[in-house]
Amino acid sequence: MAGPRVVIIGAGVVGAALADELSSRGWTEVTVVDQGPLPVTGGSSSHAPGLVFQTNPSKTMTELARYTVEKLSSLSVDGEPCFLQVGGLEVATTPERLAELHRRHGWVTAWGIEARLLGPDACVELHPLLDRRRVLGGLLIPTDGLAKAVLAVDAQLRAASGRGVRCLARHEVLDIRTETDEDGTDRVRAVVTDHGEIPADTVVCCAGIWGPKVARMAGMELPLTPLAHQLAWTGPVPVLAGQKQEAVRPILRHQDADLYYRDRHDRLGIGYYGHRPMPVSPDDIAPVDAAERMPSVLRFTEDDFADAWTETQALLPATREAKIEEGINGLFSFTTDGMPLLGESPDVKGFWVAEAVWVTHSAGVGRAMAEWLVDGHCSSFDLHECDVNRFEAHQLAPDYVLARGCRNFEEVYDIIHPLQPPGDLRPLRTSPFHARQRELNAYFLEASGWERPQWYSANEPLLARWDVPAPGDWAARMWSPVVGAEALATRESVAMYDMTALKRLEVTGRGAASFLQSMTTADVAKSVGSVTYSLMLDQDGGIRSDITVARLGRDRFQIGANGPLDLDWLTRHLPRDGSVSVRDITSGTCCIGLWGPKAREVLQPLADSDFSNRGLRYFRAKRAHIGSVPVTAMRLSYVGELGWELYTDADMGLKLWDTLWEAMRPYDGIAAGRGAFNSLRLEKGYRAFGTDMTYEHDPYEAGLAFAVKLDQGDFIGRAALEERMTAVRRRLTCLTIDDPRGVVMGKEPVYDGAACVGYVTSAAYGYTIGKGIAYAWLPIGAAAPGRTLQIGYFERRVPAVVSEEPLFDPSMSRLRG
Ligand code: THG
Repeated sequence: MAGPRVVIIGAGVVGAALADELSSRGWTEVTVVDQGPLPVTGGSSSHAPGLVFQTNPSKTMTELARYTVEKLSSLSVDGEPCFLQVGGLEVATTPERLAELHRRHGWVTAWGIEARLLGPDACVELHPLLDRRRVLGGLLIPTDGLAKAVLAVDAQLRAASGRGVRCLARHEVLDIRTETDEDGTDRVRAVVTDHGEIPADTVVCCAGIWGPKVARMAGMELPLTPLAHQLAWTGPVPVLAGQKQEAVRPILRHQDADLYYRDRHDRLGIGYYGHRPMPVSPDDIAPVDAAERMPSVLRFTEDDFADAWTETQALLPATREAKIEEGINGLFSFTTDGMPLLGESPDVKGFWVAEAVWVTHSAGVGRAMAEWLVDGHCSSFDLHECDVNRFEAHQLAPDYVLARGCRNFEEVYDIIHPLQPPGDLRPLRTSPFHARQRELNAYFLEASGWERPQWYSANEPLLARWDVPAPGDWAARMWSPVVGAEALATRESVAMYDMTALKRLEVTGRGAASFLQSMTTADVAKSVGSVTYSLMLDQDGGIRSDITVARLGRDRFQIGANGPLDLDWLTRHLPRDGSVSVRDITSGTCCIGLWGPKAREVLQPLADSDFSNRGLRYFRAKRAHIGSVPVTAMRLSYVGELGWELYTDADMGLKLWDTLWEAMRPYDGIAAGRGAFNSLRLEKGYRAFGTDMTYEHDPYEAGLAFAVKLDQGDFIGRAALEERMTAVRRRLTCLTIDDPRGVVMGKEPVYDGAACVGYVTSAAYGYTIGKGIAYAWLPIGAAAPGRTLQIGYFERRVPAVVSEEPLFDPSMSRLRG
């Protein structure tokens, strides 16, 4: 079978990799078109400096990079290799950066790549141009190196051509032709070029910096900003005279000055991120033949490079004997969150994008997209952070896309704390409680654009009642002891939490119940008033999301979801007959979680309905009035205490807050923030999708088997589960940490002796249990309760004990009472 007719737009590193990967899976009815000549098309791949550093806070990005390294290492063109594995060295010239290199060593080790921390002498030995006096230490990844991007394009296109793929140079795409099916679905039909139409069942836009322009032809807005980035080349450096090989020294990063370096015989390439952001609109990029050198290469602006050259001469003194001989301002793609844009248009079936991908991840993305297209899902990589449909509506606004793209350029090499909110364009989304939260001196962080209190300084007086242990310096950023006091006050009395940022979807229609049965792992079509915790799975049994499904009417359900991808997933699977609709109701509604042992005493007197255990059991929902506010009350709690999520329309939110606030006073009730929330949920062992488990994990490994009802009828992923059930080799495992200063943040490696055996997902201090908590993915053999393992945290190895979970209230007496 030759597969459907595929047109790939763009023959850069991504398009070429995809053509190769598709054709090697038997899809050979593939045409690659590019407006430029081949293999030097004039896009970003044609000028890319080719440095492949695999280290990344994202596990997926590291894995995409690792595959790119493996693949390019196996490719050559006429005997010339596509990858020079010279290693990658990052050096620190400040104590902060040295600490950061330990953290980066932790990530890359956690993701399974060999890495070594080096002292200054070892750095200089590897890269003798370094000034020993300026270097405090380094991080070496021996498998990093230089990709020859144009050769990689050539090699992969040749391989694809050999299997029958057509590669058409100098074909400019003018339009994407779509048609509407009888059932109302828009589909791609053809790609219109200046040489005529090419029929297509599937189109994949790999057009890089031109992506927004091409995607718009299919009615899709791509949140991508092309930015110019300076790359300069020295003339001959005298001490390097006679270097025959293209590269012998490792590729080098000097992040303290926004710089990187690579060899080219007796010269050096210097890349710089320290200059002002220089965005260019995709519509203003020069056409292939009008460009001075090539469309993605703009004239070098020397003034912007002045500091880079000064810094270079300081770090690499031998360059003082050389001059900058040439330079470019090269365009490449930035996104609002630094991640690529992969997936299918929500509106036009068959129109796909693989955009904002750097050379580093290109072959990995080629493979990921090929699996996704051929198998219907990608099983080698967890792509939830890369999905083009991950954005909230405001994140597609042009000014947001531009501002955040520029910001990401500026922050490329910055040391970013995991909790650090974006610094600009705030506030964007505010809940109806925002004014009150400010009055209470909330410390706000951002969640999906929502301003969300992390803690309230107004709660400082609580510190007189409890001794809250301080974490280490890094974890103490964007933290306050008030976090601990709020957690303890919730367990002791009552607190309200702003849950507005929790994504809410409404599913309605006569087919709603059977649709949701087919989409989720549990029986969600129980009586009206039921609430069910359930999972949505991929075809291969991987977890797409964990959700709550509340049946509010015979044909009306409210879903507590994890983000826009849940809406996208449900929408894609809607029956074609119009019997079900799905709608995001988050923005028009709001939610307060009222939780704690005193919650019932606070709520009952305000309510026109029975909130006793008989009146509303655990995991049941009903309509009621709280004072004059109509609410939907759901009895469940992510913090593990008695109480309800109280939903109302946005216009009544403030009234709900004020009503509860007044009623809480006699009980010393408080407003509490996300810091406390996160600690409480980990004490209770509740997982968070995207952090604790993702597409790559199944319910059995993740400790969520209880949410799967195999006898409930068929649902997506069910068939795959039968096999995965008996093949569990790793487990999401609870670890406790005795030393409060050893409480980690997530993404750290877990060692069993000298060997790294897994990685931390979520972590927090458990104020009730008086221990640090870290959840980690570990092989079953390492996960025996009572064993002591070590977590790599900066330069420390923190002892952590495998523990039975949940750590708090395993008998559920708090919740069910
Ligand atoms: N509230 C609502 N919806 C949500 C969340 C929420 N959807 C997304 C996310 N959070 C889902 N995560 C959880 C995790 C655990 C529980 C609820 C939502 C939970 N679990 C109980 C347990 O594991 O013991 C009960 C499980 C059961 O009885 O089936 O409460 O915060 N609305």
